[in-house]
Amino acid sequence: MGKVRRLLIVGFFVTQAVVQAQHEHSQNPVNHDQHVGHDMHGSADSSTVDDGQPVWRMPPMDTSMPMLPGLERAMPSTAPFLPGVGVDPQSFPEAVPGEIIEMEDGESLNLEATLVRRTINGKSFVMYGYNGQYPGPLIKAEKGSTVIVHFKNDIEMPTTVHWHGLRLDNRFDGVPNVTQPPVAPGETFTYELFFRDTGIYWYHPHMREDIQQDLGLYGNMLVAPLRTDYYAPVNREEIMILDDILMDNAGLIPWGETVPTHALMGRFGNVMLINGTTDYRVSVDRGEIVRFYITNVANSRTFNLVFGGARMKVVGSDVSKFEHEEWVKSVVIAPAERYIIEARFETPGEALITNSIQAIDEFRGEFYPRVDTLGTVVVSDNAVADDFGHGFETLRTHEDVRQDVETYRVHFDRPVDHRLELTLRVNDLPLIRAMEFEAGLYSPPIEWNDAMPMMNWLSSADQIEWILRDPDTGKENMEINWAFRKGDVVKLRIFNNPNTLHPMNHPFHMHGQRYLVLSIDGVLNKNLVWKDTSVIPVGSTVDILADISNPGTWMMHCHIAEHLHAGMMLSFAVSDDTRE
Ligand SMILES: [Cu+2]
Repeated sequence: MGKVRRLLIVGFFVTQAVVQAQHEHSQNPVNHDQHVGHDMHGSADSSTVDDGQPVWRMPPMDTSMPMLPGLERAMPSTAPFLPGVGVDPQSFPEAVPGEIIEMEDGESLNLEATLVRRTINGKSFVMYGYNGQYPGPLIKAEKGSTVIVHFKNDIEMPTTVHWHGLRLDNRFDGVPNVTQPPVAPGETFTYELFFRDTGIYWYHPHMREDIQQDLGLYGNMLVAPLRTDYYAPVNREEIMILDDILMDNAGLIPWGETVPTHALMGRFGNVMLINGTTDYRVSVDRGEIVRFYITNVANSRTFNLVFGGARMKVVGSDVSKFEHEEWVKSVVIAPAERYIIEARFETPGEALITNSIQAIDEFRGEFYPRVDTLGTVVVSDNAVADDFGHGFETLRTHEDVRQDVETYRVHFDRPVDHRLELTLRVNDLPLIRAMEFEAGLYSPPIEWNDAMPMMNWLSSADQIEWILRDPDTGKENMEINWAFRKGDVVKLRIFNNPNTLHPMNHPFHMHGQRYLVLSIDGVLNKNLVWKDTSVIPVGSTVDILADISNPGTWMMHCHIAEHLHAGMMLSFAVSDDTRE
């Protein structure tokens, strides 16, 4: 802490010069509880559209935070984009909550991406939706089944659908120009989804996710187990999609038209959403046990989720259950990750679902606890009829997962097959100057909040390159073309270099396969779970063991939408000749 403060104090004095300038800006707090007590920069009184074109508005910003010297009137390098500009939002249908679609093996579903009207915090905007819903429909199917999705694109830009976490046929993975051509507006594409693994998965576009996913294009797939004792008995199951969105009093803050803004840290929202709403509520009886299937679809925000005082245990994550259940106080969930938890609500009243973080004020060098309420569990006085409390007290060992993992243990100590270094290159001189001004400030292992909102907003994906670098060949991002064979078990060592102008945590996603996180900074992981996405914290080295089971050309990339579009992806090919 002392070191943090010393490093920061220099920057703080330099910034005093520009504090005057910020007071000229209007102060319009966003009407949301997380900003109560904070004055905000912003320009909410300005219009959102001029001459039929959207105009830039600076994102709302705490007035205690200095503007960047020399950049007070700067704007992103790309034109602003808003959906449905010039069309009355009332002319679009109001989106409705997502429906649940139970699908049998071989059944098909029509899925259409369209413009919809959404109301958030009492304001109406044009956004996007699958089948006019938020989130998109929840597809429920049984492990081992295949379903067909007839997709139609009716938004303004090309799109695809990626079925995140599924080990499906490569042709249906939804990566533009790798597994399929982009689906142009008005066009269609038919996907075949194969549900190889039990658990919670999600679908989203794989083009301009920073816009399309942020505007509401996401939904879950819940793959049911074949065995009835796969999970412990609970009173109910709840689907919970975590998100955030960036808005001010005038509406949604525009996105970059040709390239994403917020390329540095990703676009953090200032309004939190569960299942697309600001007022998620679930009512339970006293003593009820709820199994939550949680997905983080935010562009960049990692959540630390707490369920009031409820006791909870973590059961599973992306592609499997854990080897054994564990009691936890909170769940840390990065973009695109999933967690399956069970919580018991024993105290009548309201249990608040919160994001509880140690935020950092980079200019002052201070950490401060910050709690945002995301939703509420209302617990009644009535005792639950079917009390599973006794079983809840027992932490289960998942022998099926243990046995599966055991067959890979022989590979745990194998030499590293490939290394990756995560780093950053900045190609814009004014931005470099502003970042040097920040350089030397404390870099948290995980960026829980956007502590540099102005610089972050001004950094576009054409000025910044986020890099996956193979230090053994010197190749970077899409130059890297690793070749594997089906049946390979591959050890990757990933190092997130802290010595860059702005190091950042990266949720690392692998398409079409599954992997184990063996260790972080040499500390072995004692409770393994099959993953498709996991956080590489700043300064850490993470060893991953990938089960290469699915042929085709696949992506590995950072799941911060803006980092992906700033280059942070590679592809690898898996041939079909099984290694014996
Ligand atoms: Cu990243």
